[in-house]
Amino acid sequence: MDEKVLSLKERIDKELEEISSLSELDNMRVSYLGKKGSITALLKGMKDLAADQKKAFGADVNKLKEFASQRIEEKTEELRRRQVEAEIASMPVFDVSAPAENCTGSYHPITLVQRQCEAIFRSMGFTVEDYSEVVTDYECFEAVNIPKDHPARDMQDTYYLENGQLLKSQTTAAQNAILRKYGPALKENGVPIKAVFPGRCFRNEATDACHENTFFQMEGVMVDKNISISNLIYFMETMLSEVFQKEIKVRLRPGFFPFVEPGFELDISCLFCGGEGCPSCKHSGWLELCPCGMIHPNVLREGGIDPDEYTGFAFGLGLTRLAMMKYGIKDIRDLNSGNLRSLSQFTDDN
Ligand code: FA5
Repeated sequence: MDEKVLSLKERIDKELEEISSLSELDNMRVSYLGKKGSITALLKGMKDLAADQKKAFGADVNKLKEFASQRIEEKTEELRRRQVEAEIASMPVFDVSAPAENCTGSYHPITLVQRQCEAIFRSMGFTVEDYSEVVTDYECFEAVNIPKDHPARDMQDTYYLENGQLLKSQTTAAQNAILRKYGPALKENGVPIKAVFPGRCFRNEATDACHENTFFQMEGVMVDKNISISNLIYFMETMLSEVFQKEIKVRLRPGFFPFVEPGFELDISCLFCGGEGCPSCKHSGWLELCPCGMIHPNVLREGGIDPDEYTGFAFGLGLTRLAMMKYGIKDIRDLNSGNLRSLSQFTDDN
């Protein structure tokens, strides 16, 4: 190897050993490989060499260039690794398994109400279903008797993905899957379909004290032979009396939803005045809580169940509103605020 090249190689090795920061390393890279660097100068100087020397010298310088680039790259990696290690070493030691001092976590009020409702429905023989937040147009609308261009879609404008899927606007989106999942056991073994499905829903709407763009519902369905509105009233009264730990009366008013026939709005006797009339219930004695009804024959049929043989009820409980009523939360936006001071005051015992 050419002597000049050899001595540069040794110098590079020695300098690299002494370098301890990335900025020094960058200066060194420029001094060898930059436009005015020593290796670049060797390459430029080749034009003055005799033709027979050029080939061997050129090969040596190229090898040196490759050597320098590789060593500088290795050194960069090493310095970066050392920098990260030093940062980690300087961080305070935090033992995640240590018991918390003066600080205990708490469940979100919606989680508390959801768990309570789940436990109550489980005790009445319902299964608790899990379902995705991203669903198809078919699941959310078409399978539940809301065809394309149906005006009922206007009430549930939601967020669409580029692939045509959407963030579900109602837990009713799980109904078809539930009917298909448990339909065979109903038809073959006479096991009634009894399922609840709690889930996050999304709607593209202006927010106010009672409306959020992200909120929770709990869907419930029961299908068997001879299911009637009386079954619906019984289950709702039992569940709500458990949630509020007092006897709750319910009443049904007509309400339109394409997936039920007949459809209802279920009201509960006012929690604040017991039905006497007060500002919270607009002096009517009733609070609107949960739309419901008898599952539409088209929905049963689409779920593979013969509506001439079986009937069922469905409800779409507003879990977020239920949590507000239970805990006296006046503004729905507090629930998504992430404000720990207001959210951590609720416990299972409330
Ligand atoms: C529905 O979503 C129907 N899928 C419910 C249903 C299911 C009816 C099965 C019949 C049979 P609605 O749009 O009214 O209906 O919403 C149901 C409940 O969700 C409301 O009563 C309310 O408590 C809650 N809700 C709806 N929109 C919002 C919102 N923007 N913010 C908070 N809660 C909401």
